[in-house]
Amino acid sequence: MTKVNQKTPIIFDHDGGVDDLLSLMLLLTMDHIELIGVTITPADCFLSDATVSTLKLLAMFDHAHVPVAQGQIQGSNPFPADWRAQPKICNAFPDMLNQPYSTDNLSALPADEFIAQTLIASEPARVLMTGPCTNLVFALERFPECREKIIDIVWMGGAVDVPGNVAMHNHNKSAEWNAFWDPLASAKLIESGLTVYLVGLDATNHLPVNIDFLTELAKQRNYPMSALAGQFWATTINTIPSYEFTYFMWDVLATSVLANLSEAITFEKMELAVAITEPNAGQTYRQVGSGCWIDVATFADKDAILNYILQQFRR
Ligand code: AGV
Ligand code: CA
Repeated sequence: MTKVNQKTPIIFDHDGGVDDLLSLMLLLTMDHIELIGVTITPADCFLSDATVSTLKLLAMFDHAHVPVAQGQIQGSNPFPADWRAQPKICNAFPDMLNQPYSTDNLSALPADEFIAQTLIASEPARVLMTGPCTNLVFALERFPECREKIIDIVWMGGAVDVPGNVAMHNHNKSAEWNAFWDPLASAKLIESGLTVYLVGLDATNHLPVNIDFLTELAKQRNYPMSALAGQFWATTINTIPSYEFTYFMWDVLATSVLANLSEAITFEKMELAVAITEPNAGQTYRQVGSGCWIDVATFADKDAILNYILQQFRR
């Protein structure tokens, strides 16, 4: 029997960064989706911090029933430790310290197996990823039968026609970090044949975190979500200058794709490939004729997105 007016099931895999946590908050404001699981990739975070942040945010915003699973698989190119430690600040805010949480819904399964089992037991679902795509790629490899349940995938990753943000000794700065962390998984995802909406730096460059936006958010701080989000974003203002000075709303933009803001984000079909070796590992580049067709976000209407976020956080 076809069910009508059903909410779209979503699996959210993130990697615990400040904007990953903001993305989780934004997701929890969306009435047309049903979050059926949250999984963590131990990439731009430390796993224990990201787990606590996730469980506390779910508890704080009435979603304590959502199961959470931890990924244990490491990519071949670790994030700088100072970036991984940055989101510790979020767990140290008084509102987060005061927030009780339970580990009852922390799955004993590793994230890849959890993703596969959750998909298999679910109606067709969308997958949102705001970190490297390792957990999902392992799920597809180990449990291929979960594949048919995936409607599509929205991934914050890649940089096609713009420079990347990896500044490492063995890199020519052509790749985005999530794609670089596990280049092989990135290549497998692009080659998977699944529908992938790639929200990479081409689009996220339009959305730096800026003080004007934070000022608007501050005006609505009587809403608990706005107050907490404003504090989280404040921690990104002094982005670690050894690499770059600007923190972007990378993951938050990818999450906004689920909001169906039809005109606010432009996608273009491109034939892509992913490099897996130095000096450009993780680069997502055009390969006309033999690449894989991917929907790449090329533009984001900053005002429309920011207004949507302000509206959603007024609760
Ligand atoms: O490349 C963007 C990805 C997003 O998923 N992450 C941060 C976002 O969560 C890596 C990253 C790039 N530059 C960074 C990053 C920075 N300056 N600080 C922390 N993480
Ligand atoms: Ca992230």
